[in-house]
Amino acid sequence: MTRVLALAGGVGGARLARGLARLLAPGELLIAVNTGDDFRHLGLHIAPDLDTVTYTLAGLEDPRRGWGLAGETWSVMEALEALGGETWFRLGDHDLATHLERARRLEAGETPSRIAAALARRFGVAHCIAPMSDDPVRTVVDTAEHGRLAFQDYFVRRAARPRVRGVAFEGAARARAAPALAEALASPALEAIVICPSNPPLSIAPILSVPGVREALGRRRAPVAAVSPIIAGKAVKGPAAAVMRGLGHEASARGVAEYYGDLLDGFVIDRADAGLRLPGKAVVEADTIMRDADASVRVAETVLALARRISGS
Ligand code: FO1
Repeated sequence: MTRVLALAGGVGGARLARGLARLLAPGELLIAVNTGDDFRHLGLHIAPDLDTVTYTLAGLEDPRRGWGLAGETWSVMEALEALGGETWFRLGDHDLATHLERARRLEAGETPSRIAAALARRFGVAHCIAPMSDDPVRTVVDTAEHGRLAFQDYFVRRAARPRVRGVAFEGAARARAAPALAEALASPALEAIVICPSNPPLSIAPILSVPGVREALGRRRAPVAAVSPIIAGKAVKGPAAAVMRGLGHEASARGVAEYYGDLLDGFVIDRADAGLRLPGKAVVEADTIMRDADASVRVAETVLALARRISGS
């Protein structure tokens, strides 16, 4: 029975999930992952956030990039470049095996949930990693310079440089929460919901856009605790600060808490933001940069302790 549900996307999400997985038994934790960044590329279905979480929990991620595999080689990309193919989205040789295997399983009719579970098992990950939905939801970014862009076109091809003035999640209205997520949200055993330090509008909002998810959080019995992805006005990684500003939110820990609003019971902020007071919410200060697995465990301990304190157990 899931005791802790973590909502995760991108590198920050994967790093906190790694800490939670060290503290909780496989059956106790569900990591529900953003799939709004998924896209079709070179004839394959790429699920970057699911793979980032899987590789990080397996201890196989490239620590510098945060995505892809450590010790990766790039022969296919080099050969593709020589052919004049598309190489703006870098798929390493070993990472490509993941995408080929996902393609084979999709072709055979397996659901994204089953494939995520099977791949995690193959990578030696015992914890449950599930997509937010088995239905397609695609993040589209509305930019000042180029209008609407598919997520990876904005994020990787244009290096997240265009100014973001809107975000939409195509397909969300028709999507259903993946079975594991729906079950966790309804579970009486659920003790905490953790919003990982992922980009709020780009990585967490797609999960909340799946019908029923935000509503279930609104009716929650278990506390929702988040870790801020913004420290002293700057994103730990990626464009979270610029995107928050572009959408009219303050690019700060306070801005993140306000963005989640009533969904949030507790908030872990970095010591660099010490002194932040949020009416009606429990705030804890900690060192929140997760450079290695030990740091991930410390942040995970902090957020779980905060959730326990909120529920008074
Ligand atoms: N991010 C990049 O900045 N450049 C890339 O070429 C790139 C390739 C890539 C391949 C597989 C994968 O799983 C992730 C990859 N990412 C790359 C990361 C990814 O685009 C983003 O981190 C997420 O979509 C945002 O959370």
